[in-house]
Amino acid sequence: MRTKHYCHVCGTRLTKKFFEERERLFCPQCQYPVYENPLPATAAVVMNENHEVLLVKRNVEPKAGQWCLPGGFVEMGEAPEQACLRELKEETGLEGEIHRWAGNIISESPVYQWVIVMGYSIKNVRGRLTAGDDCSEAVYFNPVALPTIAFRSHREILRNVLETQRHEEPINKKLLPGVQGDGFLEKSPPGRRRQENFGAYVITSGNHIEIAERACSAGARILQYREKHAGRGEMVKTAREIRKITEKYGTLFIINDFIDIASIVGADGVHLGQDDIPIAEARKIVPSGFLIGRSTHSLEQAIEGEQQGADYIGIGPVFATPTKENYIPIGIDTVKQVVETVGIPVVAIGGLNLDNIAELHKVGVKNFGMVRAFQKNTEEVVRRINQIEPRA
Ligand code: 3NM
Repeated sequence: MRTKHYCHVCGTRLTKKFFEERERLFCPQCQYPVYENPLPATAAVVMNENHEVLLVKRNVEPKAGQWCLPGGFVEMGEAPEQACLRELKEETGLEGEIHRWAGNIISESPVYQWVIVMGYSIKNVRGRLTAGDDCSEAVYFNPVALPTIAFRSHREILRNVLETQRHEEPINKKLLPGVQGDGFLEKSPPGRRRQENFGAYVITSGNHIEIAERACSAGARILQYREKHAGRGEMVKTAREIRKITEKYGTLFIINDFIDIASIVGADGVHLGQDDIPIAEARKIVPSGFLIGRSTHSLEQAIEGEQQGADYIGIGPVFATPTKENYIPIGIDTVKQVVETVGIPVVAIGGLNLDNIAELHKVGVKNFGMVRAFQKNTEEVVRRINQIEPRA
């Protein structure tokens, strides 16, 4: 970040002064320290009567050509709420009133170091929708089919608003198209709980039950039952056994691919691939708090998974692996980008072992998904991984 040299109040050259236990920039004229606060910005969540979300397409850097919520920096002397409504008017032609605060999200900026984005939902919206200042388009989108939103802070703010709405309006047929019958809807989630990181993400293969017992007894927080060949009847039996084991040790139990089996045995969640049913559809039939993980293979898919409401994503294959043939390894740089971009837990997967996880840890990976590496010395592998990364 660029250093400040002059006092923004009186113009005197700043000095450094040891003040209240640390060295600070100080104005000798005003006798005040200069604090480097995050730069304040705002983002507005506007929805129309069809519960569609208003996005604008940026025509300025950063992220020119990409979509985001209307908003921008707070001007000098302006309150954040005023700034939010002013930016909304400038970018979309719409006027409205602040409905609710929707979260403060801190994000890192290459220019300003830290930006604090204050989100607000907007009510009583009026005016003619016209793309204006800094954007080329302003369009309402169905929340289950949004384009990629460029900023993580905006994605989190929007998610806060949508989750609050789910709490308040669970029977919202516009937001949950095609859902019928109130009894069925009662099972729909009012909102998802925020997931913590897991450390070792154990995926069973071969002797599933034995691996489950070993991994859970060693302290695995999460375990996925992944079976690509057995019949469904046999899978239900094995899954029931694993459910008992995971329950005994307090391990989260996820079933790969099969939402029906996950539901039958009372698992904690399901893991869905890119070709499986959409997350929004899955949410309609699972109980509140049920975890949905999504496999992703690029930054775009990772962002999409988060936007669609996944509780966590897998990203991979990081390295070449016979367990997932025919996929091109994405490499550590992409994993780094994903970890820096999405706000939900990211499980790196594909070709991981005790020898290469340190380099992933260096780029911010906190969750390590493996199949083959848990087949031998399961307890030791789980313990070693969980030692590297104390759970956040
Ligand atoms: N999913 P191993 S890679 C199950 O990229 C799985 O989504 C992947 O196996 C993905 O630890 C993978 O034996 C295989 O390499 C991981």
